[in-house]
Amino acid sequence: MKILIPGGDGFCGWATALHLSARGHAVHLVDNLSRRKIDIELGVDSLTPIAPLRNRLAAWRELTGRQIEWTDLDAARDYDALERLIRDWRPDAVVHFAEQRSAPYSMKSAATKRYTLENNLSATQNLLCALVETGIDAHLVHLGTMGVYGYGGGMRIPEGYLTIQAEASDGGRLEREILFPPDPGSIYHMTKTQDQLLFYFYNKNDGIRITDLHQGVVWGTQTRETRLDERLINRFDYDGDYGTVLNRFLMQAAVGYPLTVHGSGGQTRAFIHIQDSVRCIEMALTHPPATSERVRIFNQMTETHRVADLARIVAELTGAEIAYLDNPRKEADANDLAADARCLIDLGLQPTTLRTGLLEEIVEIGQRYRERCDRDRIPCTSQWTRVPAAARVDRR
Ligand code: NAD
Ligand code: USQ
Repeated sequence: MKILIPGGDGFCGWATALHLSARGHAVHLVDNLSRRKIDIELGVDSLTPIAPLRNRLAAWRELTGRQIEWTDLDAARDYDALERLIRDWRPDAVVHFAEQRSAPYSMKSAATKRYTLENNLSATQNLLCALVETGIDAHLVHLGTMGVYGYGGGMRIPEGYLTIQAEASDGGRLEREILFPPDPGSIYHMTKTQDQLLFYFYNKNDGIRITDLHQGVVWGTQTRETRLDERLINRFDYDGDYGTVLNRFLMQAAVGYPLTVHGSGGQTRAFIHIQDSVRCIEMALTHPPATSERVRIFNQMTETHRVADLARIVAELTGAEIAYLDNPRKEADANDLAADARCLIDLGLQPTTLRTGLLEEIVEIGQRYRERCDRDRIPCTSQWTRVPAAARVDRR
C-alpha cells in the first residue's frame, strides 16, 4: 500500500511509519515539525534524544534500505500543497496524526485554545476536502481519543455507536444507532468530538471510507523498529503539558521525584502500549471499510486503570514516593470506566500488559536518560479554570 502519514514525526506517527515501512508499504510523511517547535516554545525537550527528522530518515534508509519520504507542510494551513501532494502521490490510505494532542497545552491560554481548535479541525477538514477534490478513494484512518466519550459517565462505552429507542414520527417506536453523546473534558478533546462530525458528514455526503480509532493513553516508548538504532529512538514526553500519566510516573520513579497523582487518583483511564498501537493501526489499514460503509469506530485500548493504582504499582516496583496534589484539571475526582474493545482483539491483537512492560521501560528509558530530565519542567502548571476548586460545579 502507499500510505500517507500526516504527523509522522510525532510519538505515535514515527513508530507507525517505521512499522509500516518495515512491512513493505510505501510511506510518505507530512509534518511541519510543530511539535518540536512547541518544545522550544515551552523550553522542554524529549527525555530521549530524538534525532532531526532528516537524520532519522537517513538512518532508516542506511539500516534497512527502505526509503520514507517527507514533505514539510502544514496540513491545517497549506491546503493547496496538501491537495497537490495527494493528487500526485495517490495514496491508498492516509493515517492522520497531525493534531495538537495535549489537553493541558490546549487549556493554557487563549492562544493555545485557539491554536488547538484551528489546527486540529482545519487539518482534518483539509485532508477530507483534498480526498473529495482529487477523487482519490483512499481509506482515512484517524487517531481519535477515548476522551470523546467523557469516560462514559457510568455507562458501558460501546465502540462509537449507541443504540437508542425513540418515539417515531408516526407515534410508534424506533431503534437507531447514534454516535455516543460527546462529553469532552478539554479543548483538545473537544476537537476530537468535532472531528467525528466531520467524518460523519464526509462519509455520508462523499462516501469517504474512514476508520476512527478512539485511542486510550499510550504508554511505553520503543517498538521493534525504533529500538534498532539510537538515531531512530522515539520521543518521550515527561513535562507537565505533554507527558502522559503512566510515562510520567515511570520517569519520576527513575529520577527520584514523588509520583504526581492529581487529586485522589480515582480517575480511571484506558491504556495501550505503543507497540500495540502501531499493530492496531496496521490491522485497521489491512481491514478497510467497504465503499458504502458508515464510519468505522474502534476503541483502541487494552487495559483500564485508576491513576492511584498505577502510582501504587510503580511505587511497589521502584520504592518511589507518591504525592497527592491539587488537581489542576476540571474532571471527576473518581470514575468507573468500562468500554468495549473487541474489534481489534477479534482482528488478532495480542496485547502487551502493564505487568510485562513496566520495569523494562523504567530501566531502558527512565534510568538510561535520567540526566536529560529537567525537574523544573515536571509540575503541571496548566489550570483548567480560574474558579477555585471549592466553588466548582461538577456535573459528572
Ligand atoms: P505528537 O504531538 O507527538 O505528534 C503529532 C505530530 O503531528 C507532530 O509531529 C506534529 O509536528 C505534527 N503536526 C501537528 N499539527 C500539524 C499540522 N497542522 N501539519 C503537519 N503536521 C502537524 O502526538 P502523538 O502522541 O503522536 O499523537 C498523535 C495522534 O494520536 C494525535 O492526534 C493524538 O490525539 C492521538 N492520540 C495520542 C495519544 C497519546 O497518548 N500520545 C493517545 C490517544 C490518541
Ligand atoms: N494525571 C495525574 N498526574 C499526572 C498527569 C496526569 O494524575 O502527572 C491524571 C490526569 O489528571 C488525568 C489522567 O491522569 O486524570 C490522564 O492524564 P494524561 O495526561 O495521561 O492523559 P490525557 O490528558 O487524557 O491525554 C492523553 C493524550 C491525548 C489522548 C488521551 C487519551 O495526551 O492525546 O487523547 O491521553 S484519553 O485519556 O483516553 O482521552
